[in-house]
Amino acid sequence: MSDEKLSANEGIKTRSNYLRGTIAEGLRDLSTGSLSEDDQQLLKFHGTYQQDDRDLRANRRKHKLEKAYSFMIRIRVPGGVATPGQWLETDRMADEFANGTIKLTTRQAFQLHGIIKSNLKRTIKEINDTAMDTIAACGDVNRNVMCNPNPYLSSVHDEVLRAAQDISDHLTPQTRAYHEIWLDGEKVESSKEEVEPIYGKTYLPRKFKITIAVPPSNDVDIYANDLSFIAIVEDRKLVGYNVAVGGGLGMTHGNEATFPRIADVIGFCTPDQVVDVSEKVVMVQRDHGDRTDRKHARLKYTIEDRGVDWFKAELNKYLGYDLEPVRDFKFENNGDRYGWVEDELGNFHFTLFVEGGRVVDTPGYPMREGLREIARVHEGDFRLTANQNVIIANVAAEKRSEIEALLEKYGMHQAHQRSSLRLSSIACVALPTCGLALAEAERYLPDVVTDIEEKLEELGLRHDAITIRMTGCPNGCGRPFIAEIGFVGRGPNRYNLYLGGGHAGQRLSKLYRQDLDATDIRATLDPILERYAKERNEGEHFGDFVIRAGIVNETIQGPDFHQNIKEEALKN
Ligand code: SRM
Ligand code: SF4
Repeated sequence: MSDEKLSANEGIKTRSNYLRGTIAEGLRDLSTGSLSEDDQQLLKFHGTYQQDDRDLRANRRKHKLEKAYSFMIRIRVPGGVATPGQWLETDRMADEFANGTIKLTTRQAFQLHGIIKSNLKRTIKEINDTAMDTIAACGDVNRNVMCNPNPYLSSVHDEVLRAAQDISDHLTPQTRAYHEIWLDGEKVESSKEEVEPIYGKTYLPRKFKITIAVPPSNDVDIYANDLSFIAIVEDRKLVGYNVAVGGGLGMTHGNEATFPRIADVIGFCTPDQVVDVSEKVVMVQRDHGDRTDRKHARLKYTIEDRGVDWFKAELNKYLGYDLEPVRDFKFENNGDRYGWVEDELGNFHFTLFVEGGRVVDTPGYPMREGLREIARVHEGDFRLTANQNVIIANVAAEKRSEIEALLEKYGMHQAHQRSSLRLSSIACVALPTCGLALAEAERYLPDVVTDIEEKLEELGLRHDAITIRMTGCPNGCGRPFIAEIGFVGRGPNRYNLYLGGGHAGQRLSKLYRQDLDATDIRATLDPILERYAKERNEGEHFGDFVIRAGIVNETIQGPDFHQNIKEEALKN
């Protein structure tokens, strides 16, 4: 493959001297709030994105001002576990450096938005002081490793969480650039060649995502990840993991060569092989992923183009042994269990619904303050969920009443009394910070849900958990293409509606209507919900019903996503 054909980012990585670029110099230049284009790409590997406040764009343009630049920082939280101290520090930094909110992401991480350039280094340094980091939270490397967040509901969870942390550590880039730039670490002598033993000089062709799930809960949505491990438990003992590869959701409207894809379950490995399998899957993708076209660079396309059998054979070669045959498993859902649960050790865990993952104080609902108060007295930990919620975890029996009193004081004890639809909702960030958003999501989905709730009440469906997800563009950050109802932005106040995703996140959805605006949404969904209330079979999930009823065709696998769309869907 000739160099000319490689995508621009490959050149940036090659020239970057292991991710240094000119970030350090750029940070010192305070004549602008931004960094150079190349450094913006490299910054992602360090866990931060340059953004601008899109609400202010027009006005700033009118007044011939530079865009209102600021930075989003993504904090890695492997397996989603944070200590009360880390929560308090994140909360403090949200006020001191960011926009006064904490965003809980769909990959069990924290995000802080709105940090100006002059505060960027200090914020990243202070994050590291709390024993958290941001390296590899973004960029063409392995990202935050996810894991079912509530470890004590099954005796194996502890082991599984450790595996997630081991994988995360093993795949963290080795470059000293991060320490040099943000932590004032000693500079590596220029005569010394650095090595990135797993990634090499140009890292991966594209982002890479890993998760671990313990059935029957698929709350981490394994089918949307490049690599997943499904814990297999026999006689209450972890015997190993099924290995799933090639999931991913991002696509581009109007470009059928891009599509969401469900991961294939290809084999089984033992617990002591899990880190090795992760490393070798990463290496196969490093060596065979497409570095010429970033829209075709994820592992899902490597596998789709060459076939699952090719991938398995190649992986076995890299491993030097064969994965064993897949073992039986069953997922039941991909949602969170709200409120209190008691584990087998007698500890208590409270899952708090956080709409859109935004921890913020609003008039009448000071949730951020409440969580801060809880963090001050809590002796267990916090667990971020992949559904953008938080678990106040490991509350000893004798501490429960104290935590309960605080939940009540701040109105959080009733957060899960909302409709099951709302409790099953996810919205990506979208406007005003996301530079790729075509439409609103986090600021709009709550209203859409309120609207639909009226109908659900009338139909007696208030307690039916139907997954509903909205994203501001088809990159899929809120995983809309595996939801039972998915809205995906096409332009301001215009959404494509997808139906028929699996209730456990195991099936892709299908386009049902294009370019719906706020008023069309109810008119489109109401008749379908009416039919669901009347015609569903006992226990039938909404996503299964719309396929059985012939409302949408089933999507079998990625390339089929744009096929067999019913004619009416394309009429708008
Ligand atoms: Fe994402 C890019 C936010 C989970 C697929 N994602 C972005 C950026 C960084 C926009 C950008 O590149 O400029 C968004 C920042 C918005 C902001 O202002 O904060 C963004 N993604 C998010 C988060 C915060 C959404 C949320 O509301 O929780 C999630 C952070 C996860 C984390 O902690 O690491 C987030 N993104 C996802 C997921 C879901 C998942 O991983 O389970 C996906 C779909 C799965 C997948 O990867 O296929 C996802 N994000 C993308 C893509 C499309 C990738 C692709 O292969 O096509 C982009 C765009 C890109 O990479 O070019 C993107
Ligand atoms: Fe931004 Fe699109 Fe991701 Fe939403 S789905 S956060 S709009 S990139």
